[in-house]
Amino acid sequence: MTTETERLRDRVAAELLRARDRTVRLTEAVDEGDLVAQHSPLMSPLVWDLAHVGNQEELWLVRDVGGREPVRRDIDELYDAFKHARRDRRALPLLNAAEARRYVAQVRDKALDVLDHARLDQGRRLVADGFAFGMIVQHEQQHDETMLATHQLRAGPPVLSAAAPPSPSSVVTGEAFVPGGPFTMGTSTEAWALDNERPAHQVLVPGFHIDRAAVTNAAYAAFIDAGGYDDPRWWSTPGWNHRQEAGLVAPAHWQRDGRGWAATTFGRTEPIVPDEPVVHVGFHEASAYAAWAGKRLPTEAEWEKAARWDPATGRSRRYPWGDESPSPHHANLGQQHLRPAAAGAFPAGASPLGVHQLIGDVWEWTSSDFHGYPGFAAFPYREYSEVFFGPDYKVLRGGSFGTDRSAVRGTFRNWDYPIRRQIFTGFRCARDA
Ligand code: AVJ
Ligand code: FE
Repeated sequence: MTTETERLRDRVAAELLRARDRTVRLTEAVDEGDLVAQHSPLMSPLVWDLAHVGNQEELWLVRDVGGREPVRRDIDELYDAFKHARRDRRALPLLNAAEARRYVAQVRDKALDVLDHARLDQGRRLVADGFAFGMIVQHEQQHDETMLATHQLRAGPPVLSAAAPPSPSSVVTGEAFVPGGPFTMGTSTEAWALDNERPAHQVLVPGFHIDRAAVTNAAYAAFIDAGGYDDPRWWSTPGWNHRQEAGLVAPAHWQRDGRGWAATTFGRTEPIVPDEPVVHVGFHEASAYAAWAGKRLPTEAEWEKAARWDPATGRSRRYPWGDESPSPHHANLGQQHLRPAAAGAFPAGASPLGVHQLIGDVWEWTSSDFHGYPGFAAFPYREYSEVFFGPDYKVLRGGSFGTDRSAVRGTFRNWDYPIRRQIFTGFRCARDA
């Protein structure tokens, strides 16, 4: 076997370890009562996410790739996300915290043994280039971000901390113009890209303007102060209905603070930071803001063209800054900071057209419904993405401060219901040329 294959095997093992370190940090931060509690009807108990991560690893790496005997076949049903709604999981006979920790450790030992013997250089498509391992790394990191969102919804004194994000030397404002013409959307070559990112295909995108930075807390507060939440002109019909029924008046976790606003972030209440991206807004709020500002949300194709299209060569990059994997100077990813960074804090991560922080900070709502690309084929299972295709889900792009670098790239697609704002969601605006 080549040294290149051995390097891949080492990289896979390191990524599995890095994901598990994060899972451990998120689940050690609280006591058993907090691990089994239902912090929100929108979220699973943390102890469910923990064992579910192990169960998916068992299903795909131990049983499917490895062809080994099950570790715990009896618990598959409990940890099948399609069998029980998040709000109902608390009442199931789940593994307790000690049992869940023992289970995930047993599975990991076997998965590493499977990795040692796997033919990453040939054979089954599931195994080639370490895809199944990469899928499981991304799955654990996705659940780590979900657990981080659960931490944000948890009441009580803070248990997580991190350094403040870097501040910009100059704040980025204004728009970039993206010229019209074809660009290559999606990928057929990115080894660990998931099925919904495939295949690469040409899309003709007319010229448009896009904000160089995500909408800030200050800009969003101006929308509130201008009566944006009370004026149905800015809202779609379903958006206005939801605003009324849910009694929305501001982003989640905001409260009035004298004449301004404060936000509670992982248990700490502080005045909002004007130049940081707004976070915890739903699609309907984002769309209403854009209408008020005389703009609109970008389509998914526009977002990806702004993030990947290189005007010098016409080709699509892996990331806005080029083809190198993210490092800490490119983007605010991986829970290094517990909040998005102000506009301009990552100049090294800007796109060739000068669009900043497309990767990291906040997931960005697009105006697009979640659908398969032309030539889509579910792989390796329909339940990863295909069953969610349709008009009910909106696409989010770019990842947040809570997204690991292994679980986001220029082609990565996330999705959620338009009313959801428990994940780390913000947006930027666009407009026609
Ligand atoms: C792609 C983030 C929408 O968390 O529901 C986790 C990822 N899929 N387990 C989700 C996922 C199965 C998924 N999102
Ligand atoms: Fe999952």
